[in-house]
Parts: sequence; C-alpha cells; structure tokens
Amino acid sequence: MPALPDFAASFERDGFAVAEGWVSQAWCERLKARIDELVAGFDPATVRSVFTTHEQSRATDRYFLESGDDVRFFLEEEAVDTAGALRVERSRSVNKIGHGLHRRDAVFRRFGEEHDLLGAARSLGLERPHALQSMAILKPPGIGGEVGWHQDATFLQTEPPSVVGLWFALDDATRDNGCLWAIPGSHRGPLRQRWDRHPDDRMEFIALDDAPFATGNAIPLEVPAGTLVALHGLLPHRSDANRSERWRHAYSLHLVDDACTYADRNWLRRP
Ligand SMILES: O=C(O)CCC(=O)C(=O)O
Repeated sequence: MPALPDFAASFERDGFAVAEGWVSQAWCERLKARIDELVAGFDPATVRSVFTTHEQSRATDRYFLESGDDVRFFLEEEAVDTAGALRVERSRSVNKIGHGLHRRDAVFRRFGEEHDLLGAARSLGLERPHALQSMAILKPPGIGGEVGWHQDATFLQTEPPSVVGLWFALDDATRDNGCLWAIPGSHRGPLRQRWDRHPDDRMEFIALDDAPFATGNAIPLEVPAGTLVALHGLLPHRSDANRSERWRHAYSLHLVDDACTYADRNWLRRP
C-alpha cells in the first residue's frame, strides 16, 4: 500500500482525504467479481426493501433493520414497478449490499485484513476503531439512484461523534457516473439530524440544527478505481444518479471509536 504522508492532515483540514492507488486493480476486480457472484445468488422475490436516503418508510422495514450483521440486498428505486416486479434485469436492479459484508463475507473480510483498515482508521484519530457497517454500492449504469446530502454521524451515533467512512472506488468515479461530492471544511459544522430507532423499532429523523449545508462550495471527488476516500462523520456528502453507460461500483466501510459511547438509539445493534 502506498504511504500516506499528508492523508491525516487533509482529513483534518477538509473533512475528507483522497489516496489514489491505495487498492490494486486486482483487488478491485476481485471485489467486483464477488459482488457479481452475490447478486447472481440472490432471489429478488425475498427483498422487501427499496433503499433511499429520502424516505422514512424504509425505517419500518425489518429486512433493513436486521441487516447489520448479514449480507442483504437493497434494490434501486426505479428497478421495481408498483406491483413490486423487476423492471430491469436482475444484474442492474441492486443498489447496494449490506451491512455486514466485512464480517460475513470471506472475500470482503480478507480485503479488510490485508489492507489494515483498522490501522487506517487509527491514523485518522480513532483510538479503538470498530468496523461496524459495510456496503457494496453498485450504482448501475442508467438506473443507479442518487444519494442525498447527509452526514454519516446521523446514521451511526456515538457520544461524541466518531464515525469515519472509508470509501473505495472499484471503478473510475466521475460526474457522469455519480461520483461523490463533498463540501471541504464543512465537517466543522454541527450535526444536523439524528436517525433514531425507538424501542418499538419505529425510526425517526430528529432535527438537531437547521443550519443549511453550504452546498454552493461542494466539489466533485472524481477519482480513478483503486482510490480510498476517507470521510469524516460530520462531513456532508452526496452522489448523483448514474445516468451514464458505465458502472460505478464502490465499497464503503464505516468505523466508530469504541472509546466513545455507542448510542442505544442506533438503527444498527452492535453484533
Ligand atoms: O457511494 C455513494 O454513492 C454514497 C456513499 C456514502 O454516502 C457513504 O459511504 O457514506
């Protein structure tokens, strides 16, 4: 793995840090091949959840709530018709696979070990990093949906906030195929909302601060395959829909600091 001399410094300054060439082409291909295998083996009829960060309805969905330590499939919003039937071929119907790939899938587990992702998180300030949630994000050509502006600390809550995202481009990510966008330095702003799990499993967004995100300062993070993008948990980020002809696969791992208190109200029960 390449050395990362100014990685932590830019992470602190901008709220994100970019390391091109961190993952070999061979590993990118291996992870994509594993994603293809998983998709080939899944039965769309079992899927009850359509992923979108705009919608609270997913909140009531047990399939989602119990995915924390499992390998489950979430469909693209546009992939199903009103009767729930697939409108596109299965290979392009999946939005993401989550949220326990890093524990439950041998290939993703090996990837984490070989790349010392816990060490990477320590270098970004986590004292006792705990890899909590993982996602293979497929962003299929033509249909891959947008992800709205959000802070990851909304979805993985510790006191104080500690979540860090390690996002790996498995394909070249450009504006055309829905690369990440971020607002440099905006991780110094407050957490805007929390996504709370109530004792009855109802989920609710709780407003904390109505300061708008300075989206006018947003920049696209166009990166080649093999790039690691580290994201501070308070950094607002998003991605566009993929209306291009090219895939935009990514793997995303979220870690929290076990030196901080993990809130009971998190959607994800710690395995
Ligand atoms: O890959 C994307 O489009 C969004 C990823 C993201 O928001 C995350 O990993 O926190």
